[in-house]
Amino acid sequence: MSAPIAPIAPAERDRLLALYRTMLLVRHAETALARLFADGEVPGFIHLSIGQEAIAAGVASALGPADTLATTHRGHGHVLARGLALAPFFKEVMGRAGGICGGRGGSMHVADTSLGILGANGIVGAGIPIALGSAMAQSVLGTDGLAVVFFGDGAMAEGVLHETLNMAALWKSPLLLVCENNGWSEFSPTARQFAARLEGLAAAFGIAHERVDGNDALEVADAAARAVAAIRGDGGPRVLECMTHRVRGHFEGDPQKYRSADELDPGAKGDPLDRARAALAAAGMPPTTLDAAAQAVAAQIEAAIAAARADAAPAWEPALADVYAAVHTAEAR
Ligand SMILES: Cc1ncc(C[n+]2csc(CCOP(=O)(O)OP(=O)(O)O)c2C)c(N)n1
Ligand SMILES: [Mg+2]
Repeated sequence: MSAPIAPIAPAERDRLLALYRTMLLVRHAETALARLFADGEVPGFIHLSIGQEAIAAGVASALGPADTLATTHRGHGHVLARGLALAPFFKEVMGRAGGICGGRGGSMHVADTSLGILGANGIVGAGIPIALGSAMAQSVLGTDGLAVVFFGDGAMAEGVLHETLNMAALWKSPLLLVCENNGWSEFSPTARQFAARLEGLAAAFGIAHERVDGNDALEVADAAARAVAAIRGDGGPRVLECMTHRVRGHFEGDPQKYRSADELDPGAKGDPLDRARAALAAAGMPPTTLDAAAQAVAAQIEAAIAAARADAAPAWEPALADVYAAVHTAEAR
């Protein structure tokens, strides 16, 4: 089964092309990472967001420079869509000294505060209160920025989400909560994890919730733009739930014996890149433009991988640098 291609207005073409380029970047980067991981060039575990790229591209397109972002163990797409450069990204995930965190964090701890990226996070739901803190800081400092947090459907059953919704609503914090509902939490379907629905949870705290087709980049971008405008308008939080499909296993190497053949079908909810490409072609975009976009991205990624391979492993000496913050006491002052 594949999703129907919604026709787009000619004016939407360039916007969708920009989203398509971002999705291509994420898809090619993660396809390369799957290969590198299988070849033993990536330490630790990686979780790929293949099939979920429209959410990263759509939400990132709605953000401004002052906005901050916290993400999950499946966060490559979010940081790349936000603009993290490819070489420091690949160096980080491949554990090299020139990585954005000195190669000491890896896939699940990518951060770049210069872009407002507060970090990926291996603990389910743990980015949610970090983003709330950032949103509160934006309020206190009087910026016009907001914080966005991505979380999976697995986090819907985490108490920290419930507490964060309460505090964000009470204090009118500029927080955009984006749920990537891919139907799975590790090896269990969502329905066996969470007894309610996200809109019910949001409604309990008086927070507006919108559910969209998370594999439709324009739909996500439009909903994210609406939510961001609403947050900048009244300062309060919003919830955006994006329905999608986890194409790969929970982690690379997951044999997925718990999923049926139907479930494994990558076309089950309509691949977001195929859908965007078909919509662009139907709107008159020449295939050569689309192929050239893919080739340009592929070349950038190969260059970043070559740079990572050529880079040194992190030194042991600074291993504890940045682990402890300086303590500011009255005496020290
Ligand atoms: C607090 C906590 N509990 C359990 C785990 C183990 N764990 C890692 S990922 C995951 C499932 C996450 O599912 P979801 O939030 O839907 O994200 P997805 O992997 O589908 O993107 C679990 C249970 C964890 N990392 N942290
Ligand atoms: Mg999930």
